[in-house]
Amino acid sequence: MVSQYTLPDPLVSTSGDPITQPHIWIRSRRPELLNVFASEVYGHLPENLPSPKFNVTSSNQNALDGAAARHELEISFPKLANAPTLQLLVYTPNNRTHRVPAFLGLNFRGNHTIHSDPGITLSTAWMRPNGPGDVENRATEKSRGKSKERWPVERILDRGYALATLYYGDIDPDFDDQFQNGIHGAVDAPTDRHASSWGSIAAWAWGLRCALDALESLPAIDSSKVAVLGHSRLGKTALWAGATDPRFALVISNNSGCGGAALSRRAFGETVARINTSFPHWFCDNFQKYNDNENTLPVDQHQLITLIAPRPVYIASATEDQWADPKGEFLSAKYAEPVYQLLNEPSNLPDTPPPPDSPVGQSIRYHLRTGKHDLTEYDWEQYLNFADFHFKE
Ligand code: GTR
Repeated sequence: MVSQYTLPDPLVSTSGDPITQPHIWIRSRRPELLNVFASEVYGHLPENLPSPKFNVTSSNQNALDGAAARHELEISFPKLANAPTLQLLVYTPNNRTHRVPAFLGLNFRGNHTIHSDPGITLSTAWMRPNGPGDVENRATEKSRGKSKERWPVERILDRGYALATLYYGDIDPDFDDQFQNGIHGAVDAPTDRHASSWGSIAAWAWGLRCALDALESLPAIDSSKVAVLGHSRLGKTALWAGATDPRFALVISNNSGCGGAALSRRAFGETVARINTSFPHWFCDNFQKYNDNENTLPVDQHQLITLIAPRPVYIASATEDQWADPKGEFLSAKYAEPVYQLLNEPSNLPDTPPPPDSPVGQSIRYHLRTGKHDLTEYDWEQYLNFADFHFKE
């Protein structure tokens, strides 16, 4: 079912030189690879991106029955006309004497969907339709707490972590409008866009970086210990955020699949051609050159994982999520190992994918959860354990 393929070697430069020393990787090969991913897959950020300003819009020290402080911050770009405003929701656990590490992730349906806490401001942004017949495209009170299964807020706080989240549609609404709305519309002059201009995944990843800037301003949070996490298209985004911004201390990709952790050359489940057809706005236009032509890609997704090295990265798949190619996600992790080894970070992955529900690996960790494409309590338990291991040694 999967045709023969040869993967590009992360430890051989474009000009064919083997990379045998950590400093050559860091100074020359890593930037080279990052640049190819930007040019051919996700797109380059424009040069005129504004810096964010933060403004705390609400605070409650006694949220969730006293378990947490809840803050809402507005991230704005006053120097840029028509720039979107991003709403960041942050919970920090109460009764801690030290600054706490944090999980940061984008959400799919608005901050008010992650918990039924009535103090969370209802999003007024554009929403993906809820199904056929939904023409409103706006959140209603009914949607409070709708995604709470994916966000075990109390559990995260109880384990000593803060949780920060923002709605990805605040940064760039997720539909193909030729980049007229969201941050693209405010920054890109349509005539300036070219084949390697940023797509939506790059924009969402940039939004995560702005959110990290905002977290750095909060004294309760240890911003040197922020784990960036995402599910599915937002898992692809978390990986690209981790690759482009070394301030993310740990990176988690949950069921990210094609254009995320899965190897493109396996063309198993969702392929490059399928994803570019269904979601032409996610990647840069250059990525379309590789539709049904994966073997000519100058990079593959195991090299995306290497861009996170030596920082810890967790890649998770699900047994019923064949669309995301669990085996291809495992192999990406595995083939990223030589770079972690070069940088002296043991990853200890087995040679073949582990059985379901048996996490493996150290700096690069992997599990295949029983069940469908989702972000579950089981997944979160593993991420909390992983963060404990790396942040609380
Ligand atoms: C699917 C898409 C996947 C994945 C998923 C999601 O439709 O084919 O690449 O990203 O959406 O984000 O839910």
